[in-house]
Amino acid sequence: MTLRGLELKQMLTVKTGKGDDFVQLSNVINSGETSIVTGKGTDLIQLVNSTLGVVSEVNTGQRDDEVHIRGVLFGDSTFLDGGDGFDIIRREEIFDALITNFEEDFGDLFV
Ligand SMILES: [Ca+2]
Repeated sequence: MTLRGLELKQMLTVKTGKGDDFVQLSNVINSGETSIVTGKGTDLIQLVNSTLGVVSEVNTGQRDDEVHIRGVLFGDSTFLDGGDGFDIIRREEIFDALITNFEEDFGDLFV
């Protein structure tokens, strides 16, 4: 699922449940909370060129997942949780973020 070019001022919740999921937010501006929970399955989440305000939560749940973050301005509270499994995050520096349960944390940017 791809959300592209959106401007929101409300809670944005993406919940995908079982299965292998792809979630991409690209050029999204949200002044409300953002929550992405992908549950079981091997998931790929990409947050690109976006501004996410207030609280942002990403939880990739069970299995081996990957999170990519590039060009994202986060708000005050950011929680990135890989959950169970062997999880990989590729990101730039994120201030005031709690980043947990990622077995590999790369500073290099993805293609
Ligand atoms: Ca996981």
